[in-house]
Amino acid sequence: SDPSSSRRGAFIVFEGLDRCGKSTQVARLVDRLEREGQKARLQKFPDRTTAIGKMIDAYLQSKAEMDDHAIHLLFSANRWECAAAIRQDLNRGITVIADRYAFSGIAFSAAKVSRSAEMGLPFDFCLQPDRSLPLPDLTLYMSLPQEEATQRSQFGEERYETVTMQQATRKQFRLVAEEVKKIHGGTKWIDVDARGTIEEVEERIKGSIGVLTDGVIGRVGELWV
Ligand code: NYM
Ligand code: MG
Repeated sequence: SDPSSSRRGAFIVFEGLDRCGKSTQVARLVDRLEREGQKARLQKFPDRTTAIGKMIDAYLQSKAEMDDHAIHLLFSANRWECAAAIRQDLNRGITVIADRYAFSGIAFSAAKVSRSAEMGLPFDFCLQPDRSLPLPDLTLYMSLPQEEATQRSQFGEERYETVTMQQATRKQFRLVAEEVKKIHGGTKWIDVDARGTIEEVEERIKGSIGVLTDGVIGRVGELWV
């Protein structure tokens, strides 16, 4: 029998701050896999096309105001409404490449400094709504110094795209990485140097992903479980 039939698709997540080059790399990766004849699809978070996604989009463009807790839960709900389809595709042998996921959800919300308190939303509050979502087989955190991100075009267009907010989010991403390694083990999260040309970064990513896109043995796990 075909040995590949016992393998499911890999769930690979790209994370990082704004303007780190994630979307460019995700698009190139999906293109490459398709050219190689593999089954792969892109999943963007937030997915701004759904009803919930449209509320998130209005918030990010400062066309709507929202309580910090409420918007946090909407970002999570936006993942939950896509979760069954992700799981189904993985089980059908499709590699799912996500441009952001729950880790952005935690890092950006926990980084907020509300007017009433010195802290953002409590880290544990930020973590809970995404509990038992599909667990990524690998998360690639694209690491870029803030000066380089700030220089890139379109930085500053949306809510959260200030140097202060990005620096606070950078710290939270370190805590998220530690949490992933603690709960799910050290192989699930890799920091990728996002400096250099598109081709240089692409090579590093290719090296980090290795044979994962050939398929994964075993069930899709659950996040934070
Ligand atoms: N963001 C993204 C969150 O605050 N929480 C989340 O759960 C997710 C998925 O939205 N600054 C933030 C990160 C970005 C912003 O993302 C929009 P993008 O990748 O620029 O569309
Ligand atoms: Mg953005």
